[in-house]
Amino acid sequence: MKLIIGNKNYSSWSLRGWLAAKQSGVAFEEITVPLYGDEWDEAKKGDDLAPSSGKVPILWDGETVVWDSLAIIDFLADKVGRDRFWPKDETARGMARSMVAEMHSSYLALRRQHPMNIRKRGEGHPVTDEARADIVRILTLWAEARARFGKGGPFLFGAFGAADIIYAPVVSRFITYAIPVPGFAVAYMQAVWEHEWLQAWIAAAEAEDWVIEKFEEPARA
Ligand SMILES: N[C@@H](CCC(=O)N[C@@H](CS)C(=O)NCC(=O)O)C(=O)O
Repeated sequence: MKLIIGNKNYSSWSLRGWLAAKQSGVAFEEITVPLYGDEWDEAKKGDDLAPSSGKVPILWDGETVVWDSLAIIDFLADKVGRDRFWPKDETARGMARSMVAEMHSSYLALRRQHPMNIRKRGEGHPVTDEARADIVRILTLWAEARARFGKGGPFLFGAFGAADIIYAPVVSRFITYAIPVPGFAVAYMQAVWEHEWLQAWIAAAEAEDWVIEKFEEPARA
């Protein structure tokens, strides 16, 4: 398999696709194309990015191509077995699928006003009412998943899975923008942040020297 991703520091959807590829256990080649520079404009015109109309992540499995992080999770779960990604229990799985879909379709204020920036550290970034509502909703869902289904491990549904993959960039935002969260969330976020795949991604993000100004000073809506 071949996975094309954007900058590790900024590309939250790429992080999801990359974690999904890791979770599948299938070997894959990883190609990073830095977003929004000259190289990006050139890459967007090429065949590799054509199916997604110039968006990352995009996964090639031989002649089969899958783009969009959620489709990549679904495709890989079909390929290697659902249990690697989703809880076995149907009630837990119903909630996990809903949480993943909600992350994929929602929280625009948090996503726009607090773009993923793994190298960033510190308080002082304003949190609007809209972003605050997103944060409260996410923390409520995390609390419920952990309380009802998280007994088997430190992740949302116990073992690391699709829900943790899709919320990993939110964990990053809460840490790097120093968003205050309750104790249960601190413990959950620590488990995600310390996961060996996250640590590898963070180290690679820190080693990148590309800077995208619009993500360094996001619109203060
Ligand atoms: N819904 C897509 C979103 C993909 C996306 O917007 N990726 C961004 C990078 S994080 C991108 O490719 N931006 C480049 C562009 O829009 O030109 C997914 O889940 O993968």
